[in-house]
Amino acid sequence: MTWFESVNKIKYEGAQSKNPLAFKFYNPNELVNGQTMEEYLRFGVAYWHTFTQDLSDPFGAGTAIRPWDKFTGMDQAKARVEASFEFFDKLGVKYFCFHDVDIAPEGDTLRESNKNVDTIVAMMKDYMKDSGVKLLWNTANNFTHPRFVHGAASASDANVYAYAAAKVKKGLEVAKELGAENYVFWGGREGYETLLNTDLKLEQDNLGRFFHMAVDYAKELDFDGQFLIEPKPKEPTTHQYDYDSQSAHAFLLNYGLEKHFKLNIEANHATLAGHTFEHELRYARTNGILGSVDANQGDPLLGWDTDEFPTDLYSTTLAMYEVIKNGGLGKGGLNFDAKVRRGSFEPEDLFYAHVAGMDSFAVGYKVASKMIEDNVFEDILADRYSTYNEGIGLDIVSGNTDFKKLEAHALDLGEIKQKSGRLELIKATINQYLLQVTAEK
Ligand code: XLS
Ligand code: NI
Ligand code: NI
Repeated sequence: MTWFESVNKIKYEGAQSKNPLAFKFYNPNELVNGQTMEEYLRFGVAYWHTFTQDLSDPFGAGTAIRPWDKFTGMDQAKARVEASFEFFDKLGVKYFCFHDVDIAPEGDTLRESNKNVDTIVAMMKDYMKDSGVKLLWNTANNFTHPRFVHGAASASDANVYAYAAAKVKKGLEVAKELGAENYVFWGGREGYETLLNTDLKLEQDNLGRFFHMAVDYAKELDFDGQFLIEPKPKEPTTHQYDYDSQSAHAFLLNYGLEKHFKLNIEANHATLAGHTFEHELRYARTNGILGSVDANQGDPLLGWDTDEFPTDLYSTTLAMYEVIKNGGLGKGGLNFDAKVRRGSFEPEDLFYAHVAGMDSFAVGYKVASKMIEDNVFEDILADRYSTYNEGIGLDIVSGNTDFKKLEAHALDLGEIKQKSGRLELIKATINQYLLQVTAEK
């Protein structure tokens, strides 16, 4: 039985290949910095976008043609597992991610839902063993069902809070059972629409307590995966509590959680926050909390989370610069939290989309590696900040000065000679590297 009959195993054929179902730049076995691309990039497939959702939008019904949709309920869920592992194998991806509700239908009670999850998890465990595919992370969907209308771990109703906790408890048990490398908390409806009916302090305190209970339960389970918070500024709520990396970091510090969590940075969430992808990655990296990446891209002309497959080479280059500077992603990976456009409804489009994303990150990886090898950005910064290497600058960075000494230095300085920032030259240099690296055979 095969679910993707028209597709064979995707191979690397190089930049000159005209085969749409071949990698042009992602060569899994190619060594970059002493590691294979496959080992380093740790690509993951998002179960929800690829196997569960139907490409509906607020104005129209689903368009996706998915062969497993001839079934319903648990039969459909099982067919999805079969299809997904065929997909991972043909694409050559070693990781995947899911929400509880992506893999199994919900029952009338949580007890029934958990039973459905258990059946699918047992099936997945066998497939994982046979294929070597691993779970990058799982998570609980505490936002789709109407019971979460006012939030989950920041809900106005304590019963909903308990329900959300029970789902995360189960999620951690599943993570342990499948050997997940991480467990993700994206704040779904953790946030609010209006202060007119919201106790912001109570909601945030409850959220802090919720995370502490999760940490405690993971310890009890002996689950050693990395906990990740995925910041997002808005959508679905107007004010999401984990707005961006910097505010999520402040939250962690505020509630004494900083040792237990890192961040899962998503490109499109960065742009929604009014930041670049690389800004979010840089803040997380330089504060020691860059854990994993939801690799997608947004549409700068639209104000919502379009979750497009990443194809912008400039962006993947600057993102991979941060990943390399981070020393890689550790337990994290590059999860394609991305969906094909509503007009790309055929099963083959799922392959074209992932191939495009993997090739784009492979290019970014190679270009960023080369630029780091040549110290491009390092030299720019060293020159730009050189006044901090001696004299008064050295005093400042070594904490050896005060306002009186700074004033004494400044009083008779006269005009300070400024240096150009050379932005256009820098951008042209990046273009040069992009074109050179992609032209290499
Ligand atoms: C939604 C989020 C979601 C998380 C997992 O915007 O990106 O898909 O990655 O809950
Ligand atoms: Ni995401
Ligand atoms: Ni998203």
